[in-house]
Amino acid sequence: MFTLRISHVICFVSLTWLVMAAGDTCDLTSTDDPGPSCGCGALKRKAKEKSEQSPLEKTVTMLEEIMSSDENISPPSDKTDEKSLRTLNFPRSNNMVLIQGGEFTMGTDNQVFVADGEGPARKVNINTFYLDVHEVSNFEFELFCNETKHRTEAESFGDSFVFDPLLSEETRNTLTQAVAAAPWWVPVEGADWRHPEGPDSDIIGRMDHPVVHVSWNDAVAYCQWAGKRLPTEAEWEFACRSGLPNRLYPWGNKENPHEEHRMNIWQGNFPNENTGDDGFISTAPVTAFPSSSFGLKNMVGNVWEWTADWWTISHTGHLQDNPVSFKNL
Ligand SMILES: *[C@@H]1O[C@H](CO)[C@@H](O)[C@H](O)[C@H]1NC(C)=O
Ligand SMILES: [Ca+2]
Ligand SMILES: [Ca+2]
Repeated sequence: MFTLRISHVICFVSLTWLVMAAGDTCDLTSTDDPGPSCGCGALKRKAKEKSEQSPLEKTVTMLEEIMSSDENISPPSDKTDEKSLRTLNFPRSNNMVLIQGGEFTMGTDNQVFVADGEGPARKVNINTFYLDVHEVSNFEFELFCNETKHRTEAESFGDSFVFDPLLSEETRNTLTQAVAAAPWWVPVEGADWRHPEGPDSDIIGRMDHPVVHVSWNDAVAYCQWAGKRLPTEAEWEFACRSGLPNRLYPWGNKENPHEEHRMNIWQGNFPNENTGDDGFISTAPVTAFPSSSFGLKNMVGNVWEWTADWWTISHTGHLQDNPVSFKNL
């Protein structure tokens, strides 16, 4: 079970609410989803040839396996060959750590944004799994695209959402729309992972930054290439919490312990003033900031990250094993 960390398509800067989500990012199975002893194995689709399965079908199969699996861990494979390792001018970013399973409290009873459906707090059991230490970098995503000729959905659609203050004047002048509820996200023609702020931008000098403008389908395709999978939301939150119950951040409750920044988020009045006090106006290298006690970097802050399963706001309060939400997939 190798899981990896890849960013959300519209994501540039992790906004403040994500930080609060450190303790409460959530997704859970519905109450009619009784867990591993439910005979899910019997429901499992008749095994098709791998090549016949769509990324979505593969993910559903994978999620069914998570729910019904005994712990079954082997060391991660290594897709990065010696030659490409030598060309890296930053530490390899797809190393993995073993996340020792256990029981934790997922979600919270003190919800900041009730509509996000992070409550109620509930007990969840997680099997042992591997998780990428870092968010997936532009370098690694380029390896994948070079090898597979993968074309991202943003490249196919021809546009993607960019955070307005990062745009050049020229690009901003071409805008005709914005998101009503979040006018700082604007659709920009020609924005994709190689052009994060639109056609007049590039990723030169940012190969060690997280890849952005990656859709869930792109993320799943990357995972399949890398011999890994996306973590479930429960796994992600378990890893993020670092074994600390009921804390706001992976390291505790203080945003900046010892007056030091531990994550790349927004400082200043959102969305008009970004002081960059943490050292970064936009993304930071995937290797930035101290590791959590689980050995993970930038679990909070920097970019939003994809999980395998579906977002839902209805959660059972009962103890669950390896919960997965996929009935809507
Ligand atoms: C991808 O291919 C291009 C063109 O051959 C090359 O310049 C680049 O270094 C490759 N990227 C990686 C990460 O190997
Ligand atoms: Ca910042
Ligand atoms: Ca992150």
